Amino acid sequence: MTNPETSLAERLDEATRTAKPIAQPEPGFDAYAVQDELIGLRRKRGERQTGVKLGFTSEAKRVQMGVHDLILGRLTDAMVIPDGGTADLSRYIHPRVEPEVVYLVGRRIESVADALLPGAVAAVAAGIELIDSRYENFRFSLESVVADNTSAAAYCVGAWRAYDPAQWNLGVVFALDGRPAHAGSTGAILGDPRRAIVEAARLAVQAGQVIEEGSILLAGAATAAEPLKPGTHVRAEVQHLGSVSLRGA
Ligand code: 0L1
Ligand code: MG
Repeated sequence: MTNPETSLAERLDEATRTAKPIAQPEPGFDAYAVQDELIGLRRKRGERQTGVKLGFTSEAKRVQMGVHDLILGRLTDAMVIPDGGTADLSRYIHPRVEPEVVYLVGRRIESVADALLPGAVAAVAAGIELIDSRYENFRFSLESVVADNTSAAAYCVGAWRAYDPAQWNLGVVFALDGRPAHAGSTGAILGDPRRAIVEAARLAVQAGQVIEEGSILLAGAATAAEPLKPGTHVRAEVQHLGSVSLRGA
């Protein structure tokens, strides 16, 4: 008989491939085990893991969604949108975009202590994450969104810059079609985005994962997410880091 984790992973994988949402599952499954199976299905199709992402990094979003902890998801090479590229919206259910800080991981991280060592972060960039819940109406519990790989769908990374930990509280402008939709600061990410590598390590250890050297880490959203519509040009600009953009098509 199929276990609940396998069956939910298969349904989420099909929802991702067909862009058809599913109902939220009943509780009673191991959320990170489902995520593992989901990533396993992607690996079988030839996808390679490129990094990890944190979700629910702002207190405001945790309160809004009624959840109590951060979540960790996995990124693959099939999710990459080049800077200035297009997101094919027929592939998504209800896509939203949000501006992110992206770190390049400079050493293998197997423990929280590793994340605190010099060189844990090698470089930093501005990024845009495209999130797309595979659940109807973008509604989920903490467990069900973890199972759904934290709504990870696609991401876009700007030019890498040398990492300067002193530059952590940076202004962010998130513009749609050239008009600022949100202005904020990278300090909105965990109160201090430098905590992201440590929090990612903590969650990775809990989930039995290692964060490989050369991985990328989407540290979290600096402002609220916006729905992505066909033709819309999206640009995230982060002080000192430059900008990154994509277009919905
Ligand atoms: O990247 C994020 O912060 C999103 C995490 C999952 C919650 C959502 O889909 O909004
Ligand atoms: Mg995000």
